[in-house]
Amino acid sequence: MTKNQTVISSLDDGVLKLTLNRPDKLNAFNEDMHLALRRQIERAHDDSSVRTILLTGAGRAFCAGQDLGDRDPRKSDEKPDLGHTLDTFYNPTLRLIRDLEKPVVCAVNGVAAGAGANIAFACDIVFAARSARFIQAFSRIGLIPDAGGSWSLTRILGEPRAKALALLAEPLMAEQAEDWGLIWKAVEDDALLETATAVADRLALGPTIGLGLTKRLIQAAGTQDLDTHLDMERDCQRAAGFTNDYAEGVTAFLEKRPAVFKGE
Ligand code: LHQ
Repeated sequence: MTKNQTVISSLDDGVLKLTLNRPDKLNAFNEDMHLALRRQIERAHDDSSVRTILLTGAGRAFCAGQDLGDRDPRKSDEKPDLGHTLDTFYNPTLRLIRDLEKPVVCAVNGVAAGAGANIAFACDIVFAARSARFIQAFSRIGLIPDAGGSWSLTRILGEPRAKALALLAEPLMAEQAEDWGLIWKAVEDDALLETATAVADRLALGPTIGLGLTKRLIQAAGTQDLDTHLDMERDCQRAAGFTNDYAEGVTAFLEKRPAVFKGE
């Protein structure tokens, strides 16, 4: 286990567990936490021994979005360029999570506000503690939903719910988020980590290349027509068919034994 201040990381049996670790600030993002998280996702991309990411938060919150103390308007008359902040910090992380061809499981252990909520929604399988709440806090401070929020909320929920969440900034409880299809499951608070870890462990023993191609296809489906998509499915299935894990999967089936996938 590495304790590098703002993100705690540990790698066990193919699961890279990342814990956002600024609990006094409800794990709000400062520059250091941004860079630490990004480094870890890049590591997951480069290191074949990482086969799944599990993302969670330390303490009572998952993440309260941007650290609002970092740019105190009382201390400077200069208006900040938040577009630059997005280009430099949030958008690269969002793209890394979406582009990583390995599953990213998220365990939302408490409140997820602003970019904290939207980073959770960018993950592949999201569990949330029943007591957790999601808040599009941006409109409370005069901002727009970023970290992909205006995109993902609209796609998943449709305009009426996306607009109400974003304009009103009211908390959405985990169970409602599950009912609306924003997350996979709300689970009892004391079962959250165990449940999410079991799923991450299972995915880490899966056919990693095939799982990554599946993620790529499902993400592409929302933005392309059927003809284009069928061609993409063909190409991805061709690539999956060339993996050792496919050969192992079929062999294991024929031999009536569990498959042992190596992510190759
Ligand atoms: C915090 C924060 C926080 C610092 C709690 N910062 N300290 C992108 C581009 C660039 C810039 C702008 O932003 C973005 C993206 C964004 O994410 S914008 C949205 C930023 N986030 C928010 O507006 C949420 C602010 N936080 C809250 O509304 C509440 O803290 C929530 C609803 C998350 C939790 O409420 P409570 O459970 O009542 O906790 P609390 O408010 O008492 O917070 C506990 C402590 O954490 C407190 O510090 P203290 O020293 O008084 O104990 C807060 O100041 C601190 N904290 N969020 N984002």
